Amino acid sequence: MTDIATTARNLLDAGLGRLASADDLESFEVIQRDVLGKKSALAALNTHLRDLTPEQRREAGEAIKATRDTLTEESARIRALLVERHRREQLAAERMDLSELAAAPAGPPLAWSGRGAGHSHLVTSTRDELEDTFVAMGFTVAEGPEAETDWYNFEALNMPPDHPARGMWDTLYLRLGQPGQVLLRTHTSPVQVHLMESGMLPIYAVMPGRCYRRDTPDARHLPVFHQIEGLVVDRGITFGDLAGVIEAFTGAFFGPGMHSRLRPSFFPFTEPSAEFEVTCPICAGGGCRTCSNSGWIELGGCGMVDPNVFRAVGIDPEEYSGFAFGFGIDRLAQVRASLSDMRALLDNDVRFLSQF
Ligand code: FA5
Repeated sequence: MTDIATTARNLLDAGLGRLASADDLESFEVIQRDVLGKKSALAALNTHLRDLTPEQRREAGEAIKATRDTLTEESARIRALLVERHRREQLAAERMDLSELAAAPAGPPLAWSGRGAGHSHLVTSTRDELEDTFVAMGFTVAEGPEAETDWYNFEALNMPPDHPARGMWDTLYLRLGQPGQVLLRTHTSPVQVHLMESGMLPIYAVMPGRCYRRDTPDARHLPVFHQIEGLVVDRGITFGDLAGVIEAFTGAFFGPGMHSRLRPSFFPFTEPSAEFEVTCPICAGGGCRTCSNSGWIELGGCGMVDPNVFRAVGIDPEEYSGFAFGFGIDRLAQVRASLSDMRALLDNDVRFLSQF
């Protein structure tokens, strides 16, 4: 073995020992430079290679390379350990023990007493409960944009320009794009169009969200309110499925003994269309002021998806059928909480809100 090869082996042992002795990043950088840097003893060995025979040069060259490779690997491992140790020490130094603050003897008590804690707004918790009920029934939850184009809010829903049914929704238009083309959605039905356009069939989804109408606020109307839409598209879906889902939802959401009924109605995007009513949750069907003594409360609209809507989104109405429904979340919260005036939901009066 050449002297150079022997020296390289010795430098390996010495280098490993020195690297292992580094106890912080700063000392490590110095040691690493000494062991592997341009001015290190290992680098100096290369200058002696030219004095050797080819055979000796190969042997010595291999020994130098093996030493360098092992030291480089070891220095990377030690560096990573030191970086991690440094990070942990820094975290420990910056950690703030809040329990010490709570135990502080002087000054006002800083420990959280639980008093004044907020909770979800009545409309938010109603929406959460609705989502939970539909998810338990096998539906997924989808969302869509609140600013829509005329196409999604009206045209794809079987309401071409100047269709009289557009008058059912007093619309707020935005000064964006072509005049009259961009608007705040008047219902959650445009989300149906987005879902169907995606082409991912079958669909079993509910779509909650905020809606906007040029409605004057009164006891039963807000200009900004919430709806939840339901959409099922699959092969062989019938009106019986629609009635069954509404009835199952009514029992699951309002509780046992609560039922639903459908009455003929009109929506341009469903045919046939219906309004659905549920047993009045205030009087359990016995008759009260809220339900005008009928025992029933109207919740929303529904129907079988119109074939024209399927055509607008590229679904073959000969192969697929489906149903949709939609109702107001604020209106539902109003009925369940027996609120005479829906505007109370927007007053931000903590005395009112904390009751729910
Ligand atoms: C619709 O908006 C249809 N898109 C519902 C639908 C979906 C029908 C799918 C068929 C198939 P309508 O305009 O009736 O329908 O509104 C539905 C519900 O939204 C109403 O029953 C009411 O609960 C609620 N709602 C409507 N306007 C307001 C408002 N200004 N303030 C609060 N709630 C409202």
